[in-house]
Amino acid sequence: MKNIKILFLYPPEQSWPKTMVKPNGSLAYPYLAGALRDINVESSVYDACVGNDDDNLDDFFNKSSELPSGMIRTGVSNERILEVASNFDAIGITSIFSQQETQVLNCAKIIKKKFPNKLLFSGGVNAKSRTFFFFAAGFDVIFTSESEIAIQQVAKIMQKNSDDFSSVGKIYYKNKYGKIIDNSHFGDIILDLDKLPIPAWEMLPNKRYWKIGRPHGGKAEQGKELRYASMMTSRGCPFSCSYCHIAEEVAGSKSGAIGKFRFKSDDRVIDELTILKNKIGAKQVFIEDDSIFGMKRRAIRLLKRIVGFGLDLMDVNGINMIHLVKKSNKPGWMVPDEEVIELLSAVGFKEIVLPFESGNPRIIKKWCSNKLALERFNPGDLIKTIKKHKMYVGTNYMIGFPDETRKEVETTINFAKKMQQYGLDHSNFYLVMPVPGTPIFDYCTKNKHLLLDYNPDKFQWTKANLINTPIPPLELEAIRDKAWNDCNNEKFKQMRKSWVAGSTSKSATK
Ligand code: B12
Ligand code: SF4
Repeated sequence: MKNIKILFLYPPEQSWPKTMVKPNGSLAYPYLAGALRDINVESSVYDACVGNDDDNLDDFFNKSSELPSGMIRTGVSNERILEVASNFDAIGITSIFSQQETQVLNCAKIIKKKFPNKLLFSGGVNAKSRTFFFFAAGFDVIFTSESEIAIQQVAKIMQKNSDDFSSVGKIYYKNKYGKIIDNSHFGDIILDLDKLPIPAWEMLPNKRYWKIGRPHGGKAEQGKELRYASMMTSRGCPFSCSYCHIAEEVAGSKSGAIGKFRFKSDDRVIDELTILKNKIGAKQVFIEDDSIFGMKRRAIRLLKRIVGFGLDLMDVNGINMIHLVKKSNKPGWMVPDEEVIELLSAVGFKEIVLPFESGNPRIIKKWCSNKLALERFNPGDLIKTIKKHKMYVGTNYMIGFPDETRKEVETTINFAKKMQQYGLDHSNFYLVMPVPGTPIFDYCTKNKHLLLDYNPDKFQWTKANLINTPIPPLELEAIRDKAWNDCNNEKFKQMRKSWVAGSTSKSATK
């Protein structure tokens, strides 16, 4: 049996000027490395945005370079990436973010050119949706679903010194004649999440992430000690919003039914939290579930067990408004669910960002899974109840859906202004930015709101990217800017303006 070594590489990050670069560190690699550890295959994680103990952060992290696209590249040099890759038989590069695709493809191209015999793997929602570009860049295998099982199968084949992956499901691969074979129609995925490997968090450059101090939500106070990690207690979601990958992760798709809501047992979650606290040394944990309240009773039971655990739970994902309200005595009318809100505070949540999405029931119904009708509850009461429990509360709105009228956008902004009076800490307005792997992306391509030669580098979440819409792009941006200015206080505005790519945060240089 051949000894093999697999590298999981996060490429350098690219970001638009005036946005803050945040290292990736997403959970794919801890899970995949955990799966390989369980079959005694050696693997390693290298994050080319932050490097490892052999790289001096000061040499590159705050010295970003400009790319031909106008974006800013943050990370170690290409030479350093090649040096690291030279020690491995196969290199995996995750591609969950379309906006990082160019860096992923660049890594693949340079590695394949220098080391044509090394195998290149990719996976994640973007890779799965853009296989043509990935194979063209030199990838040999694209994993199309959750891949804890498939990566073990591929590794075992490599141990036999073979590259015949015809028996592995939920992948596309290039065979020895260079032909691309589609095996996405078969293969197993893990439905019982307790059967997932324990994530190998220790393989991430955690100390570097903590030193840089730019976690997901980014609202970390300058100078405050950060020791954060991510975890998931569930996968999937009961909803299927048009702008989300989950809507396409159904039975019969390339990924299979992984959009379905599945969850870990309470004991398993406690085991993972114990590892994060005692072995990894985390103090703050970001729960990255798509829908932590996907089964509300289970979430309440779980959170009650976590109270007093000694970790701050932070959450930027996975709470929908419908989960924060409950039925009242008045038929059809919902009221804040104070038990849940109090519990979130008790368990350590410092912040809740309410995803109102839109002030228009038509938009919520058509594009956002019809989650919660605004006329069925008093959103001001909800904000006041969260504030009562001393949590920071912000809101996010989406404007610029492909068929959204000027009047509907105005309705959302007027709604946002009204919400301000209830003590909101911030309101953010995001322009709809369809990404590959989502129904709204397919809709916009079909209906000519997107150019057919979609280029992820031209897409920017701060820009209006859709064409042939009721509101022209530049006007929509001006509306968004004014709304943001009108709805936020000076303190928040100043903090947001300090989050720029390449900028030095105190904790990054201390
Ligand atoms: C957590 C998260 C983040 C975190 C990530 C950091 C962290 N430490 O976790 C933060 C908050 C930073 C983030 C930011 C953004 N995010 Co986000 N995020 C997620 C989320 C909710 C979970 C990702 C995750 O950990 N999944 C769990 C792991 C286990 O699953 P996975 O990554 O898919 O990996 C599995 C398989 O795909 C496969 N696989 C994946 N990679 C590889 C590689 C190899 C080699 C192999 C073999 C297999 C493989 O195997 C893995 C194990 O089963 C996803 C949605 C989701 N459920 O995936 C959105 C998601 C990835 N985010 C999304 C978006 C849009 C963004 C932002 C652009 C939002 C914004 N406007 O700022 C930014 C982009 C950041 C950037 N750097 O460019 C989109 C991306 C869609 C797209 N086509 O681009 C997603 C899919 C959600 C959606 N709306 O559909 N995000
Ligand atoms: S509620 Fe969130 S996770 Fe669920 S489908 Fe909608 S966007 Fe995706």
